[in-house]
Amino acid sequence: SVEASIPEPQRAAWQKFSAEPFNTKEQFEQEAVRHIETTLARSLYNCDEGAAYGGTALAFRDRMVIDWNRTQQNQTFADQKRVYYLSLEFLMGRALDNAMLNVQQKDSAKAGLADLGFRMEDIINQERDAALGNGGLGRLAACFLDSLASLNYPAWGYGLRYRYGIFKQEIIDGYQVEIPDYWLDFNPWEFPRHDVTVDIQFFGNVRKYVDDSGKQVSVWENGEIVQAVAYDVPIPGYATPTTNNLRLWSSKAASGEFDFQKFNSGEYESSVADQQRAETISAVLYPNDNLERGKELRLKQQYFWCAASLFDIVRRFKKSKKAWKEFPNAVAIQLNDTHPTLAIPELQRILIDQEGLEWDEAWSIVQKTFGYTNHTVLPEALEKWSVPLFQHLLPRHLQIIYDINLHFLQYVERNFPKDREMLGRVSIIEESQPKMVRMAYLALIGSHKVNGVAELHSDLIKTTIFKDFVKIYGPDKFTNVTNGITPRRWLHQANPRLSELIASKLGGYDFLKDLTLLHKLENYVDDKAFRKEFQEIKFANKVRLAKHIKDTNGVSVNPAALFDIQVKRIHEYKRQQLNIFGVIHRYLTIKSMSPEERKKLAPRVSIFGGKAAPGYWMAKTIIHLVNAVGAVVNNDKDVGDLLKCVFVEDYNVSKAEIIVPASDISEHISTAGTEASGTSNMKFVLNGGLIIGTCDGANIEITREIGEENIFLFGNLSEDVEDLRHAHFYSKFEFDPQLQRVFDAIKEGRFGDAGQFSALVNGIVEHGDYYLVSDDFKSYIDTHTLIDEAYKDQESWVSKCITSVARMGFFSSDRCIDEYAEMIWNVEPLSPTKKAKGV
Ligand code: IMP
Ligand code: B1N
Repeated sequence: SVEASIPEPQRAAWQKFSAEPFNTKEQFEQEAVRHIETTLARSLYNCDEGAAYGGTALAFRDRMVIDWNRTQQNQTFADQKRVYYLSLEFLMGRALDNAMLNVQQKDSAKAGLADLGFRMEDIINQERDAALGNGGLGRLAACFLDSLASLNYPAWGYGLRYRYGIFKQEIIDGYQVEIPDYWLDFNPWEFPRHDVTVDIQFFGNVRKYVDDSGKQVSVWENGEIVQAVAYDVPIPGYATPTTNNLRLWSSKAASGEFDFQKFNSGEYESSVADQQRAETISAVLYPNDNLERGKELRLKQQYFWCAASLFDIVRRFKKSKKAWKEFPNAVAIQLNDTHPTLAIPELQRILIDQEGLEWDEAWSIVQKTFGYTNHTVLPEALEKWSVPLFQHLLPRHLQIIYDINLHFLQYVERNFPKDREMLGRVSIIEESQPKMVRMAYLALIGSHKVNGVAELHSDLIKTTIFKDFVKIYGPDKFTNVTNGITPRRWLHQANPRLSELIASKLGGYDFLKDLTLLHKLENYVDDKAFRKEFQEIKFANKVRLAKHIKDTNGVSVNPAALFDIQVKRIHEYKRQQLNIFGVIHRYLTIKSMSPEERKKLAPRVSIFGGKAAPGYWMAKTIIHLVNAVGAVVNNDKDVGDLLKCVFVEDYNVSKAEIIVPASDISEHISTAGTEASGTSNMKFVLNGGLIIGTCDGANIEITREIGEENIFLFGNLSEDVEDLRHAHFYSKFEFDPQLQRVFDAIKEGRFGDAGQFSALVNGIVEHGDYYLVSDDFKSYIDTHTLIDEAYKDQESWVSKCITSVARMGFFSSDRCIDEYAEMIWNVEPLSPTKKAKGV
């Protein structure tokens, strides 16, 4: 170890002055004021909320860094197996509140800030979201990091440091407008590591020769080099000193600032252009969710990030001086969908081209190292890269992929000699024009385990996209790990009063570490005082959301109305169109009622939120329709408080923290078999809301856990989807008259020019209704009628809500991470030994 070589006087000086974490209000104030005065160069007289946020964040950062350094050192010494979670997206949201909670110093900070004249909540709201993700897949990665640290697993995340995260959404005249999210001008949570850089090659050619020992050698050369620079983000665990690392790579020109020769010869612009081209790689997050468009820059991002991460992981392994065959005992790499699949041929390339291992030995190491999580079966989201593009950008990797494929197909041929057709079906290379590399097959073949993210989805991948592979490898290669969410952010932070109420009954906050303890709440379902407070908390959360809606949309909504919420990415498969058609149906029904009938109705607020991919025209049309309907309904005197329809702009993690605790009902209504899991469904139920949903993704397991009497399920089942789709083309299908009435209202122009919405309506009426909106409409509407009735019986409603919360323990991401650790990674937690000062 390095320590032994450090002379005693240095060691003593270091130990005397090495930092100690603050633990009191006064110590916090001292640290915050010092940072405001010196790091931020502000004074008492110009310390605004922004500066107070900066000082607070830096004080907490210092505190976390002490634990972080110790954790990293401890993990290095312990030399246990580590997990590396590779994800192109980490949708972290804000960090300060989470840091204060996890290091358990929120009270000191709150009191300290009050002394300095600030309200904690205002300071927390100063922070910008770290929005390096699109939706569920990226937020799952963030929940996993929280659980990995909280459970003391030695684990690192690896991702890209995008200069622009997901765009900010503005709604102008009812349309989505995208604003770039330049979020890095003040980010106290990252540490640039200008000493940790990796040169990444693109393009070039492969030279083959036979060396002195008669061995075939391949050299990838004459490429263009781009430099990867590491930025580290500390990830604190909850109520543990374990603080893991998220390493994000940023791209820059390898030749330094710019090419001086070009500069001196007057080609200033082109010298700067090279630099800009390099920086483009990590410039922007692709804003697509469940869609891959095969763009060259995206493939460059993927290789840049995989190659830098693999280099770093291999470098760390080599420090241990172990034999290569030990690599899978030291390293587990999880591929978050197929986006990091290039890590597979990259590790194979390192092992055979650079480390001189034989193919078979290298390949066995590769397969043992990787695990692959599939998050979607939607055909438009399955990654395929054109062979010519690959050949151009990554010539050596294409050769390796061909070799992997050759070995694999020979294996298949030996084992299934009678099924010649199978070879074409399972080949990594699709024989199309141009040929394509099927990344999901490569990921599966290069991994030892493949998992789906909810039971139904894990079953579906075995019967659809990977059917042949179940025959080839047997069923044991496939497993399920149902998604989960971190209760720290999604219960305690988002809903502090509910968390406090639960803690008061359960005798403390242990449930934040073991969510199954919530089951004890069932004892309080009939407890009058508990029920009352539970209801008051829900009401207060609705008041808070109503205020947000008033402030941002100018619409007044009644917090006593039933809040019906659908917030998620806008996508046809998620069927926000079904929801808005339901709202129109409700509106038309109200309009046709007498004043007496109207009095019996339960008032509703339909709340939508979510971003559409900038190029996804149909999704943007859905947003426009929601706003057009809102403009009519919200201003109709006949309707008044009975129905409001609002679109909350710029849905993101910190807005979710306000919205999720405020639902009575939330909607998870994807066409059966299309939503792999969903995770917001879990968040809403954990916060005491009920859900309306299809038999899809994790809805099915939520139903199993909370009981079918506590959820509103509707619609066709996934096993019937194919036949129904088929029937749309072969039998003239009669529309539900209620849906017809909705379409007629749109066509009459009651929500503005009908032409704007014709593609949306015609997709259903004329073009096959791929997402089965017409098939599920009646059952959807009828179920909402049941919801109206159920909500009127508040006593039974509250019982359902409390019972559901009590039964949600299974959906903690802590459970999920323990399952990955045991079934896929074979890693153990590492107990965080508190080290002496300065060691
Ligand atoms: P890496 O594994 O070399 O990337 O180092 C990551 C972090 O682990 C470093 O910043 C240190 O905090 C810690 N670490 C790595 N090697 C040593 C060591 O030899 N002694 C103490 N700490 C180390
Ligand atoms: O992953 C989530 C699931 O809960 C959701 O059901 C699922 O839709 C989501 C390509 C994706 N699957 N695939 C993506 C995202 C970006 C991209 O470029 C695909 N996202 C999901 C967590 O398991």
